[in-house]
Order: sequence, then structure tokens, then C-alpha cells
Amino acid sequence: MIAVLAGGVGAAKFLQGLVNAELQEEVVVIVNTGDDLVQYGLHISPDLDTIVYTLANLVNPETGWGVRNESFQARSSLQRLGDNPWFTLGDRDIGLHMFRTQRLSEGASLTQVTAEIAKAFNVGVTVLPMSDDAVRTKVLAQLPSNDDRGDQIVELDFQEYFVRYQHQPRVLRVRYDHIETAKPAIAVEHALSAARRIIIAPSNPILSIGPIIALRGIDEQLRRRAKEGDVVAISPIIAGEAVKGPLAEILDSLMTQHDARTVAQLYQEFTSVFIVDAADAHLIDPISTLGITCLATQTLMTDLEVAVNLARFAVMAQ
Ligand code: FO1
Repeated sequence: MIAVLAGGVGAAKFLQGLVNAELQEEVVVIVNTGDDLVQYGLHISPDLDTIVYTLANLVNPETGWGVRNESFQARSSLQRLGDNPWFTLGDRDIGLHMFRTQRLSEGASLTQVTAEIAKAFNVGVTVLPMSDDAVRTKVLAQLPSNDDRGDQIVELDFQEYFVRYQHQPRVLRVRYDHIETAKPAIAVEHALSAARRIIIAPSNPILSIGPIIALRGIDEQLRRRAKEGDVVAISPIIAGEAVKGPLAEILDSLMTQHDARTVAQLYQEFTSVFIVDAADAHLIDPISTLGITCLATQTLMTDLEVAVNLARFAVMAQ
């Protein structure tokens, strides 16, 4: 079994490579739910959904999230009613959130509902939310001076920071609300001990992977598996730039640097092998001094073939 720790879009592309790599091995993906939110009473799990839609070949290729060929009638109704829906939900996508919300209200766990969704969408991997408890990522941010609240420092819910404010505000701190009391889902702990290899996908280490590692006991499990040489992480930074999203700015703000080595430092205790892009081959030596094996290959997943090659590389890397 191969277990993958995953955020949204970057992880989903990597998983597409992994399922197409014909490895004849079970794949279990453990997904961040710190980005989850409730909108219009609906429980939305963006990272889980991005992975399901991508593996079901239904994802919108332009955005990397949401459903392709969507309609937005519900959104039009909201606008007519004077609402300002800053979080875009397409009609088909809303159906999925309605199902999840209904099943949760009936007492099903997020793990159960996610399994039902993955089955209905014919996703060939086991998709696990990191926890059945609500952990929520909060971002302490400096609002821009042209904002209504003008130049203030405020704590934002993750999607407010990411979507409403278009990840423009400077990030001063990130915390995971309820992390002290939340438990990892039981299936997550089982997967991490049963997997012969654990791969940390090229996702944001602070916003996407951070909440998973911060769950009680997961850090210990990863430390132990890393010592045994079983954990491989892939850098989401290439030549000092994030492939997608605000990672470079966040690393700069919180760690004062934003190259692949900065990410390797964050994963130092939790990983045995760190994969950087060929463009960062000059970082192999500096990263090796952290006590991690560092390897370089093409990590920018421009098409499925590259994703398949990267997945094979990560599975074999030692
Ligand atoms: N990202 C946006 O930039 N704008 C949106 O309006 C938006 C809506 C949305 C709806 C459902 C969903 O599953 C994802 C959505 N995303 C949107 C993506 C999401 O905010 C982020 O990609 C992840 O949370 C970060 O991994």
C-alpha cells in the first residue's frame, strides 16, 4: 500500500500520475480538511472534492477545482436576491455538498461520506479525510490599506483569506483551530502504519500538509517511518516559485526565505527523501546537509506523462 498526504490541486495531479502508473498497489490518500467551510448551510470540503473530481476526470481543467462544464444557476439566484457569493459554487458541485451535508446530519462520519462519494464517482483510490473532527485553518493577516477595515491585522478563516481576499494579505501566522482536541481518523492511523511508502504530495506545507502533520500522533508516526526510510516528500516550490497559490509569499513572511530548501527544513524530521525539480539540482547538497536524501527530477506536472513519471520516481526513490 502507498499512502499519500495531500492538499488540493497539486496533490490531485500527482495522484492522477500515481493511479496511471500501473503499480498494481493499493493507494490511500489522506486529505487536508483544514480548508473546509460551511456556506449556505452546506459542508464543503474543497481539497477532498478537488481530488475526487480530478480522479473522476470531471475537474474543471482551467481552475483545477470544481466541475468542468458547470452551470451557475444557483449563484444567479443568490445574486438576484442581493447576496454576494464570493465563494463560487457551481450547480453540480452544490449537489455533492447537499449530499455530504445531509449524510453528516444523519450521523455519518466524514470518513464514511467521503467513501460513499469516492465510490459513486468511481475513484480508484481510498480517499480519507485527515480527521472526522472539525479542524479549521485560521490565518492572521494584515489587510491591505484599501480594504474597508483598512490596514488592520485580523484573523481570517482560510477560505476568506484564500478566495475572498485572493490571498493578497500578508500572512503573519497560521494556526489550526481545534487541533489539540481533534483526533486523526482511525483509517488514517491504520494507513500510515500499513503503507510500505508514504508520499507527501507537492502541496503547501503550511496550509495543506501542516494540518495533517499537526494531528495528534501523526508527527510521531511520520518521524518513525522517516527513520525507516519510508517517507518521500515532493517540493511544491520550483526555482523559488510556488507552482500555484501563495506559498512563496507565506514562506517569505514566516520563514524569511522561499526556496525548496525552506520546504525541506519544514519536513526535515518527517521525511527520508526530498524530491526537488531538476531546476533546483543545485540545492541537492544544501538539502543533504539537513540529513535528508535529496533527488532531482522534473516535478512540474505539465501533462499526465510527467505526473506518471514523477509518481514512479517517488515510489522508487531511496
Ligand atoms: N477557489 C477560488 O479561488 N475561488 C472560488 O470561488 C473557489 C470556490 C471553490 C468551490 C468549491 C471547491 O471545492 C473549491 C473552490 N475553490 C475556489 C478552490 C479552493 O478554495 C482552494 O483551491 C483550496 O481550498 C486550496 O487548496
